[in-house]
Amino acid sequence: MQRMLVTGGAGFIGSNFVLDTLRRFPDLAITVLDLLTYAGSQRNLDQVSDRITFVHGDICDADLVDGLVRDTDVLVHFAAESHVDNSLNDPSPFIRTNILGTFTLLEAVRRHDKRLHHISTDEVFGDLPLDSVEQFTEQTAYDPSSPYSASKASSDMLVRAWVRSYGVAATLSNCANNYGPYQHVEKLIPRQITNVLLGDRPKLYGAGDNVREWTHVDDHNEAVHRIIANGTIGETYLIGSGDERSNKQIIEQILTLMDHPADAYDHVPDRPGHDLRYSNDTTKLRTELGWHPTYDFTTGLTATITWYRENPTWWKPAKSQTEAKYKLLGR
Ligand code: NAD
Ligand code: TDX
Repeated sequence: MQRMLVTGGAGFIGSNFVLDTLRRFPDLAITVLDLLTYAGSQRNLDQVSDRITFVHGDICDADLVDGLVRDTDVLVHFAAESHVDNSLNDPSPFIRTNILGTFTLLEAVRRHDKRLHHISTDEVFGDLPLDSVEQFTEQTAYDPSSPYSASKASSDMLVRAWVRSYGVAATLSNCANNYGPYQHVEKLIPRQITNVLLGDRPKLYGAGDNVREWTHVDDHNEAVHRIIANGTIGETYLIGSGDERSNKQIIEQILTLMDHPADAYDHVPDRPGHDLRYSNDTTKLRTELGWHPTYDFTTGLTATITWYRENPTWWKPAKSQTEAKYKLLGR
């Protein structure tokens, strides 16, 4: 493998992946294809701007995609519309980018016989009861709840079908909630950290009992590297740290770590269709590929708070617009 094409490489997980990949493989020729939507920023790649080729473009642009896929060895597909609340407000870009975009990439990969790794989410499985020890596995039936998760489920289905019908050399991974540097301020953890930094109160949806399995972005990307190197073609791998916390616990912990009273937050109306709990059984990834998470959540969260504290010029431009969107939704 000498050349890698990374879609969505200017977003949260994709940019962390590009930075990490160049640390591991300094001679790899990386091309990033990114539309630079509200969620993407070329500044995320500033430290490596002279070491990558950046293409500002759309994964739905078949001609552009064809040439880029032809000229690569492996395609790692992160690009997506990624925020559930946005998908509830306006599903159309989710259908376009997540479904048509993945279809466009698959057709190019099929034509040029290239290796693909498709990045997806545990949300495709729907949710689990709150008070249970049940977990999602690679065999769990898809049952998405939101337009976002339905569009990601559709994209996964397309990848699986292209493997089966056309012999496309693809692997898939479905990861739990990520956190870390460069995450957009619309998402739970950065929204609350930046609220506190600005003297505003964190916002908890509903009662806040919903549970997420928090995985550091570097642990996610380590798993992606292992799957690209040694994963079995056609297979799906679940990724997750095993660290489950309720949203209420997360907000209280952020407040405490930032030296504020743990109850200094507001309850806001719940998200419609709000998934209760996600939890991934990662036995396959651990036993087949030797992966294990390396981050302790409290240590990772503390480092993430420090990162947002030290990088206000990165997040401030997006903050007021994001909060204006939330205000319209009453959240
Ligand atoms: P993000 O919203 O931060 O970044 C998405 C990137 O894709 C942005 O840079 C954006 O400009 C780009 N993009 C959007 N539409 C595009 C298009 N049509 N053509 C080219 N580029 C386009 O998302 P993220 O949180 O980094 O998520 C990356 C991937 O990981 C997604 O596929 C998401 O479903 C998946 N995922 C995310 C999480 C999480 O917790 N954030 C967890 C599991 C899986
Ligand atoms: O202000 C908030 N208050 C709040 O209580 C926000 C923004 C969220 N929440 C709740 C909703 C969720 O239960 O926190 C939880 C996490 O919310 P998000 O950060 O929006 O993440 P989630 O909806 O769980 O989806 C994320 O994980 C799976 C990513 O955004 C997806 O891209 C990924 O696939």
